[in-house]
Amino acid sequence: MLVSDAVAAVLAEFGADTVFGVVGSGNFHVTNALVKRGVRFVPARHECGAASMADGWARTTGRPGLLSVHQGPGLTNAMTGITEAAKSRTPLVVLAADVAASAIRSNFRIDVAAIASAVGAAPARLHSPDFAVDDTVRAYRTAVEERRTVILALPLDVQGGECPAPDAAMLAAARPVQAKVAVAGRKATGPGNRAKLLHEAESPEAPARLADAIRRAERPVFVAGRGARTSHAGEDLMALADVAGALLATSAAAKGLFRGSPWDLDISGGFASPLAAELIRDADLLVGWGCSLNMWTMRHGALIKPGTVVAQVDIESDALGGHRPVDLGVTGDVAAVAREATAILASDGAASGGAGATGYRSPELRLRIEREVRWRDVPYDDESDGRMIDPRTLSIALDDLLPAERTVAIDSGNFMGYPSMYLSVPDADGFCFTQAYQSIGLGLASAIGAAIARPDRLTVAALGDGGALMGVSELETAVRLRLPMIIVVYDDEAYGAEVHHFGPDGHPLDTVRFPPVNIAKIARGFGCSAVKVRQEADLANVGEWLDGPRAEPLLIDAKITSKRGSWWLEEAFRGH
Ligand SMILES: Cc1ncc(C[n+]2csc(CCOP(=O)(O)OP(=O)(O)O)c2C)c(N)n1
Ligand SMILES: [Mg+2]
Repeated sequence: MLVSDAVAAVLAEFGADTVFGVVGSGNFHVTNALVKRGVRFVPARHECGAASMADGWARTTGRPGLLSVHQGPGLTNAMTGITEAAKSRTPLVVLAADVAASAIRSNFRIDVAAIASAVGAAPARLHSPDFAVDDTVRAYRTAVEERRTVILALPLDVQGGECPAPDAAMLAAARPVQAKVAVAGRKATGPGNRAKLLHEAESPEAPARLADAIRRAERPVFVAGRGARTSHAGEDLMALADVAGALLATSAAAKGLFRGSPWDLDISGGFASPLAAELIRDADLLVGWGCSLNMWTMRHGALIKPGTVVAQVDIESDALGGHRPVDLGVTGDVAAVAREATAILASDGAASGGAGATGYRSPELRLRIEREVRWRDVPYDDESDGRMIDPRTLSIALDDLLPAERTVAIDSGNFMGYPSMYLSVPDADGFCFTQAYQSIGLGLASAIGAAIARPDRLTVAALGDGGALMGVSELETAVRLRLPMIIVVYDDEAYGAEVHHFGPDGHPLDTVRFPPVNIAKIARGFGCSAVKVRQEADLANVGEWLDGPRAEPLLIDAKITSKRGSWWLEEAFRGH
């Protein structure tokens, strides 16, 4: 069997059913070998788009993504999307064609392993035809078990070699199913407090110590992050919060995890509403569940009052205390630790006659949360003037108009808080937030990946004009695939983030402002439907598209007011 075929056989056997990419001579055979095995190939128009599609798809399905690129420029074009995936710990295998080891003078020769390592991806390689199956198995297992983005270099001479067909029984036995708890054999080596923290976190007593801290807390708040989402811990955390009387919040990456709970404060951090921020800051115990408690989620620490006990639960010991001091760590799977803590606290309750803790919860607070915690219920001065619409007004109107069963994907920029804060999502899979690397231009492609992953939901891509034009080539992909998507462009005719960053200090802004661009016309040129929104009434046209066959994507070209920078960005700039 050809090695390119064997690689495809391994991936198909492991369950790959969708691969994104751009095909050149170097990845032609391996991509076709996948297609021959029933894997769907989604051709993108730019490798960076293909990478973000694979990333968005993997985040939305919770399964490892697959990307196929040509050697040399195919890989380098993909690098920004790959870097975002690597920083977000998206399990992703990149099939990266490469020149033969002997092609010393080829201009396509780049140091693939060095490129991978440089951005935090894991390097892998087909070493020879004899080892190709093992190498592919190992790369896939690294992606799944360590939640890594793996760049698997496929040298052309090795791809063209012959190898025995992979053994089906061996593959079945080698198939990775889930992330491993990465603590076995690992011992704390850091100095002082960190060593103590890690030592205690890995002890079997750690969940009991956490339960004890929860038991003693009067105002516990749980903040769940990406790790809680990948651990599918929503139900278990809500059950524990019920026993503990805790309030619930998430990082942006896990928005939607507690949807439906009356105690859900939504996102913690720069995007938190005033009431959410107040309640989080008043906690006497904060538990980060699969959540790094980084500067975004904790507003540079401003959401933690002095004296608040901070605990953190993570499947990786290394993550504990990584961003701020924690008093108590637990190494373990989030859902499993939550269940263990619930069992401990429930047995307390049984011993004391069944009375559960009320903790932070009261009927009055429940009512306040219901009435005030959503951003849309926070009063604001509408700056819409008939020529431009206030981005808050636009976002609230869209939230009302669009079906609740939706996936919201967000690009980077000043605008990004509006859709993040004002558009609700049905669950954590309904939110795709590719912001670990803070690149603009990935939002449209990640939305396309999410739309392919969840065709049953309406996908909403929220972009700035800068990010939209940077990633514009993938409009053709959305049209070609007839994806039922809405693409909302918050157009301020500028790199607004930079305008608001530097404007207040009186710097010249000509480098970050642009003349008007007719984005609706560009979208129509690609084959999209498009509507121009200058005031709220213009959104009636969106209703018409929603009522129609939705045969092509709809782009909403919205000119937005931008008198001043967004409040969450002011927060972010404090960190630079
Ligand atoms: C690839 C990349 N280039 C440059 C930047 C720096 N940058 C951050 S936000 C931004 C402006 C984005 O403009 P737009 O998409 O219109 O959103 P806005 O800030 O105007 O809301 C830029 C250039 C970046 N984050 N990523
Ligand atoms: Mg802009």
